[in-house]
Amino acid sequence: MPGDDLSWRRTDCRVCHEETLYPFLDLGTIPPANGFVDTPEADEPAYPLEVVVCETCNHVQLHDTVDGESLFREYHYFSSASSPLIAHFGSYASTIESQYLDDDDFVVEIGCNDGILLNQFGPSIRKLGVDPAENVAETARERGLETITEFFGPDVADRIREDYGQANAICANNVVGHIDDLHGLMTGVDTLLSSDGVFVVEVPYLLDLISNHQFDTIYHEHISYFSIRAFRRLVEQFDMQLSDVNRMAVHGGTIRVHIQRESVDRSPSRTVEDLTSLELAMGFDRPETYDEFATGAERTRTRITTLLNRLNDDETTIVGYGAPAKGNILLNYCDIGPDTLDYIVDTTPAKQGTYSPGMNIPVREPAVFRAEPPDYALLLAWNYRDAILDKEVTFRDNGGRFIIPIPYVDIV
Ligand code: DWN
Ligand code: ZN
Repeated sequence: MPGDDLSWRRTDCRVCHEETLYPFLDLGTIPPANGFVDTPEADEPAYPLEVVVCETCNHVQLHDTVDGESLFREYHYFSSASSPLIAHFGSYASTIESQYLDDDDFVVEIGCNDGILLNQFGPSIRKLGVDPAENVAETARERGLETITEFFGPDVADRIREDYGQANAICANNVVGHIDDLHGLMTGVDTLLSSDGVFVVEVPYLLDLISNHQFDTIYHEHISYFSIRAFRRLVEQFDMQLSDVNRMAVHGGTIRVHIQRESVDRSPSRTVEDLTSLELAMGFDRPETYDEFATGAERTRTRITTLLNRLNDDETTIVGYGAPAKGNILLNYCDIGPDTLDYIVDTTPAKQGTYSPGMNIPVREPAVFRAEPPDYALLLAWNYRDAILDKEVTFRDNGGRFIIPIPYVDIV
């Protein structure tokens, strides 16, 4: 099967290294969620997609690792294509700058994508981006951001420290969950971070994933699904601690964790303890919790396919709205193809004119949606529900309807 040597199965936990992995959901063997292809005849590699929980530290993670070079060196995701994210990262930059930074301080961002965050820090802050995606890093440079086209790790950290000095802040958003070698990451952070510096990380929150049935955010790029308890277990092995944590609505529920050295005289905020207790109260230390989640994914699949089969007759046109990576998981897991969705519309130029991975549904530009409004639009980018429903008010006023797949199947 193509791609065999590009994925391998782990036997130990990526946080505590114990060999106590409990599999609870198998989404099948499918192509990478950002593996958009130029033609439906393209030869698509496919990899097993199974998620496990560690029975020692309860870290939730993928059973298999797919080679990062094949997933991230050429990348179809540009953060700025989702306008709500520009505002999110704007307030992120001003919050971190006012809370932790002085003029002329140095910020490094791991996985800077097109510079959506770093370019919103003030002019007095020295900035450096790190991102392995050659095409996306080029866009960041065109936007004036100094960017290193590398996978962050101990070696890259050594080099940055040598060439630029230590960082007062290191930011990493929607990337720590993408890294197989979490201990290598923390070793690099330990090298690069100044003694009183802060490591700020945003990741989707396991609690929101579980509570809102977000099984479609499980895909090969997302190796880890973080809880506060697992994060604490990871950073304490590097004499660091979670000094604070904020819950955010972005991406269906995100935690922003503030990590500092234990030597920094600052006791963790109450929120860290509160969420730790909440996770235990929700049974994150019990395998049954994850089995129930898996049953929920199957239930959602039945509901979506039953609804689409009922709607999908000759007269009715249905399309996909947004071609997010998560959408391709939903489409492959539910076996929804071009016989159901005429096309998928997306704002990202790099995705337009391609075919979605696996199901090979054509991806088109927004103008098509306006020119030939369908009867129904399956909202694959459900995490931007409010913004998209507002934006497409004319479509709805003219009788168009959105099908919402997550957290509950609904028509609005
Ligand atoms: O972790 C990751 C997150 C941060 O981003 C990556 N592994 C990959 C990616 O995941 P995703 O593709 O599921 O992310 P989004 O941000 O949910 O993608 C939204 C998609 O929808 C983009 O392709 C842009 C598109 N979009 C659109 O067509 N019209 C978005 C909005 C807001 C719109 O109005
Ligand atoms: Zn573990």
